Amino acid sequence: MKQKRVLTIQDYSCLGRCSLTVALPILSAFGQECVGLPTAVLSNHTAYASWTYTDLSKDMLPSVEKWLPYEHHFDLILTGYLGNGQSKIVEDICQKLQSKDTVLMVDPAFADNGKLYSGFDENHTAEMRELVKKASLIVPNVTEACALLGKEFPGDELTKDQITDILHSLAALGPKKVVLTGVTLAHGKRVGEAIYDAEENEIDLYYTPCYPGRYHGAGDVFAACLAGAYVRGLPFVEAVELAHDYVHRSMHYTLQDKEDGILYGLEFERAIPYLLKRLEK
Ligand code: PXL
Repeated sequence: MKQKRVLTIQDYSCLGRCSLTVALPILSAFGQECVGLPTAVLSNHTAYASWTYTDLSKDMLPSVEKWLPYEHHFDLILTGYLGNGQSKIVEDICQKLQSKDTVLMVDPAFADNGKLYSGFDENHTAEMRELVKKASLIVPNVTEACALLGKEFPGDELTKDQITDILHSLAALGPKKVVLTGVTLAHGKRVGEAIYDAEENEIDLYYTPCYPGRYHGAGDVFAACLAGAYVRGLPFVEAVELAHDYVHRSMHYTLQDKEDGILYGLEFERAIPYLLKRLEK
């Protein structure tokens, strides 16, 4: 199999396992070349009490322009947490780098638990909506999905009708494939994804029992694993199932050590052997 090349555009948060520090090793585990374009360098992610933030907005496009004289085909571009104003820069980068077969996968990582992340407001949501329109695959959680659609957040537990409405409305913005993450069922006892492929007009649900605790960066681990699996050629729904199971296994290891992973994130490293075994099948 020819090696695939993935570009991921996210921040580099030194401490706390999220964004580039999880995307690069996970994509490497899939055997893919992974180019990481940092959007900012933070001492740690923003769930800590305080952090330093060095914005790299001015360096993003000039960096990409240096690649243009060289072979620069990307099979997939994965975007994650972006600062204010950076979605537009990402759109410009995609215009320079995307070829017909480049998948643009957007993880609109800007909100959770019914709230926008620290430092974001309605303008950021509007910018992210514009980027989502250009994507072929998106992976919002329920909070982000509702914000993108201008709907009130009803909580993470949704009815079948609510799921269908959200998936169809998101696909109507542009992306043909939508994965709604962090959907809870059975009064919070189960958690999983609602998966929609507009080309097949099919909705699938995939979920497992819910672990206690909160895990920062779980969405980033999920997105990186899904990107790796999808670009490797796994069928879309199977790729989502693998990403879910990988996050689930990482939570299992994290819980052996600590009550939750809100600051240090998921022990995804310990689940890499599991991931590789699944890929042998
Ligand atoms: O996991 C999403 C994320 C990524 N990067 C930074 C964050 C967050 C979520 O809060 O703060 C810097």
